[in-house]
Amino acid sequence: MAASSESSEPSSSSRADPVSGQATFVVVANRLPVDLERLPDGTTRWKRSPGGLVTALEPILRRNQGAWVGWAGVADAELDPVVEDGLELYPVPLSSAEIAEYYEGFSNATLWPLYHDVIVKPEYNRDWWNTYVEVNRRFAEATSEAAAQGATVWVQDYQLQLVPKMLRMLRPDLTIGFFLHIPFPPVELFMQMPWRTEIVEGLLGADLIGFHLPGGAQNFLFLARRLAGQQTSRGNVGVRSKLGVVQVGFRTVRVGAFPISIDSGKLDEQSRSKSIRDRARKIRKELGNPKHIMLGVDRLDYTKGIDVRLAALKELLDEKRIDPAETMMVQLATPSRERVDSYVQMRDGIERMVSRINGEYSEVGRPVVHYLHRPIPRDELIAFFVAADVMLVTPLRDGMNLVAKEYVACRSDLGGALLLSEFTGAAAELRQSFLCNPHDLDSVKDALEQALEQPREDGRRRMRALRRQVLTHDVDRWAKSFLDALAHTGAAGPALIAPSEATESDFSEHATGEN
Ligand code: GDG
Repeated sequence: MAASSESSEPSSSSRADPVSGQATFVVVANRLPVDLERLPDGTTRWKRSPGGLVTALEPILRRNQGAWVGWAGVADAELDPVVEDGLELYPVPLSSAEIAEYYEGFSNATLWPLYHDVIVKPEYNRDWWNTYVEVNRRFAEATSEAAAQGATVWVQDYQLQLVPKMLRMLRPDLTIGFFLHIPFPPVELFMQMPWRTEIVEGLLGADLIGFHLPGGAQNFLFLARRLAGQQTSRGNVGVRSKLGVVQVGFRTVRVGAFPISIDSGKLDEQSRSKSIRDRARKIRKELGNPKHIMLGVDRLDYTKGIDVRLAALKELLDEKRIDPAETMMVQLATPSRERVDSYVQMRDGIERMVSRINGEYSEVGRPVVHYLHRPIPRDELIAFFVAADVMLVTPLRDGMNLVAKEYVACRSDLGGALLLSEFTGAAAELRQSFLCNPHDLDSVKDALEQALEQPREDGRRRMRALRRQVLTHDVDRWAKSFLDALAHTGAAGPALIAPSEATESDFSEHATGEN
């Protein structure tokens, strides 16, 4: 899921409210949409962390007596279900050892690198796997308690791939959807996974499995036929698949592409406000009003290609294709997974590159690269988007990449240019960006140079087209199209109460993976 560091004012806890356990719509995610905070005086409070997912799902949760099942972000906290700000929350406890093995281990040092084209080597550790199974079971049990008879459940992301099957065994009455926020790898890579059959079967417990792109859906369909149809220790589950549909015994599982998006209307509005405009101007001034400001905004993750853009910048400076007196790069890097080894090493590498470029090309009081390793408040981030001439989005692999869409949503002035890696999900939609292959440094350098030098009218034309795409395909449309498709699956119970724009034809487009 999108890591978001934005947070509104903390709200007080209302633990006295009873929870009915009868939700007709349940979201299951690794994290709750609120974090439990322990205060110095020993008391606790909930702090909201409204990422895109909660923004999109909140109205549907409220209209349907919805519930959210997830971890509260604090180790060893046994918490009762609670109603917080009108949302029913079912906290799933995790011990420190489980966080190390299920979350940092299996989720982030096995699945994450495997699903991102093995950019770093995945670690296959049996203890981590066992803990992943145990924690998935706990999530399934908590969901089973929260859900009313015939409810709709939407399970999110790679940390919970076994939940659909476990939940189906506990509660065959439920309609279960699953969405993967990261890429689903090609068969040659997925076959490395020692527990590949269990994972595919876990996912096949859902009625609808969603991916960002048709390619991910196709990879999964191929694997489902190859793995889940095999003889396993529990017998042959007899899987047949055709485009968009997997037949598992008597059950039909639908598979499709549902590219996620952002709350683009809200971001567009926020970015037009006077305070943001003023702050953007001030940022440019504070940076010495250079001719070109390049911006990177990422969780500090090896998939994001921060090293790629730094290498491109360094070579362009070396070759004198960029003038350090008039060009500046700002890299905002949110700390992430700091206890996972590969992240520690990657951070060192990136920080060395930043100091090397600054050592060679900066003047006193005027660094070429500004690097901040800390979360930035949302408003400040929006002001940076408005201030930047070129947005650098160069992942080696990324399921979607919301930052690219956020930048576009913030450019109602039709200024700015987007440098975008072909290996992001966003590249399928944002065709008028400056596309590059992050594995080919010359391609990145050429695209960056073009973005910096684009003629004004050409830039406005490109940005207008990008904005048309982002503003008409927002996160609300994403959630509705997935839930509508889920409601059309065979197992569907009562439809959710949500105004819907998606039509039958949208669904067949998704289901066949042809959009
Ligand atoms: C996963 C998939 C997929 C970043 N730094 C700060 C900050 N952010 C916000 C961004 C954006 C979000 O975090 C990051 O989303 P991304 O999509 O770029 O990346 P992942 O975290 O890897 O998300 C990805 C996504 O799930 C959704 O399905 O697109 O492919 O990997 O919203 O703006 N926000 C604030 N301060 C920061 O310093 N406030």
